[in-house]
Amino acid sequence: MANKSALITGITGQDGAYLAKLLIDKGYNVFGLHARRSTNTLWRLQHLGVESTVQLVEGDLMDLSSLIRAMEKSQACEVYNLGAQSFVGTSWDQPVLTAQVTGVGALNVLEAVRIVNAKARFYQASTSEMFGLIQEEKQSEETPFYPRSPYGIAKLYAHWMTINYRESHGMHASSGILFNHESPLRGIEFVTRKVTDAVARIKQGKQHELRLGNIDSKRDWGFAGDYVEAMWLMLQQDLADDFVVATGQTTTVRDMCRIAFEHVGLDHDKFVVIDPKFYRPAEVDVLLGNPAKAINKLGWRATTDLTTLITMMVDADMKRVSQEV
Ligand code: NAP
Ligand code: G4F
Repeated sequence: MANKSALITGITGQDGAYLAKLLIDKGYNVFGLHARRSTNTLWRLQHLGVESTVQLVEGDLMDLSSLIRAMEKSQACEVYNLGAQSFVGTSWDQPVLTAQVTGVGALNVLEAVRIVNAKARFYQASTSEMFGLIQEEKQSEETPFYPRSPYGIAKLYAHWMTINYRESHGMHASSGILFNHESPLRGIEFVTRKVTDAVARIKQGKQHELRLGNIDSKRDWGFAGDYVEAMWLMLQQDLADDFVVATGQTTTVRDMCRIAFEHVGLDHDKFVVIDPKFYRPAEVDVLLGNPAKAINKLGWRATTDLTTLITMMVDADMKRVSQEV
């Protein structure tokens, strides 16, 4: 039997790279939507050694015709929509772009799937940001949403569109409501990577302080390598559904910093400077997921605790910074 084909939007991002590697290891032909950029965006795929195995297709989430072409070219039976303007902070500066890419972009992918092969299975990268001002202490698939950022609102639109395509077109369309997940391949703008990169620079004498915003907020942080496994499992189910994917533990940004600095023998209190520039117009104070449904129905479980994750990221940044010329 011929190998299955999968199409990933956002293949150059953190999750796209880990998912591409996972699917290649499972024997899939992996196609990735690749938006043309003037800079090298392939470094994560290179890092995981899959850059020459994935087949890149030019396209953009805002261009439906390019998505239809990508569906035709890939003959994908599984489509993972991971592409997005995914940085919450930027979504206040570029709310319209965020709505178009992160919200309507998902609708464009659903339309391309419906038009070219409505039997293909679809995964939407939904997010715990949709819970925003939390309505329950532990957030599950039943918790009402209350998004607090233009990003969260765009994602909520995409989330409901996914449900709508499942209910009105009978498509196998699932959403993973993923809580924060990180790795050495995390973008430098997100707080964990900003911290682990700074720790490495401070330890090696290349930086003297770390400027952060609200360090009292709490997040349920897991390892991206675990979370892409959950995405794949969702598309292997007989019925499409929505699943919370989380560790079930929450930690302040402050404690995450402490773990990172302590790993190289430094005291975070001596280096962290609070800078109002990094405060957000509306904050999500705390996120804590209840992954019981994913555990029971998918057999999925987070394998990496926060200390293991952060020390892995600090070690990777120590190496990266030491190799800089
Ligand atoms: P990421 O590293 O920011 O990657 C985003 C990807 O989207 C990149 O490949 C980017 O391409 C692509 N993209 C941006 N604009 C595009 C456009 N107009 N057309 C096509 N592609 C475009 O994000 P991530 O952390 O891997 O997250 C993957 C997905 O999960 C995102 O949808 C994110 O919102 C969602 N999510 C993430 C988390 C998390 O904690 N990581 C949690 C919940 C949900 P370039 O490289 O060319 O810019
Ligand atoms: O790392 P962050 O930017 O992640 P945030 O906003 O939780 O969003 C991430 O997770 C979502 C899932 O819940 C994804 F949907 C989304 O795409 C993204 O991957 O910020 C985490 C916390 C926030 O409370 C922020 O205010 O850290 C706080 N923080 C404090 N100082 C900072 C900083 N965040 C950043 N990025 N930079 C700072 O200097």
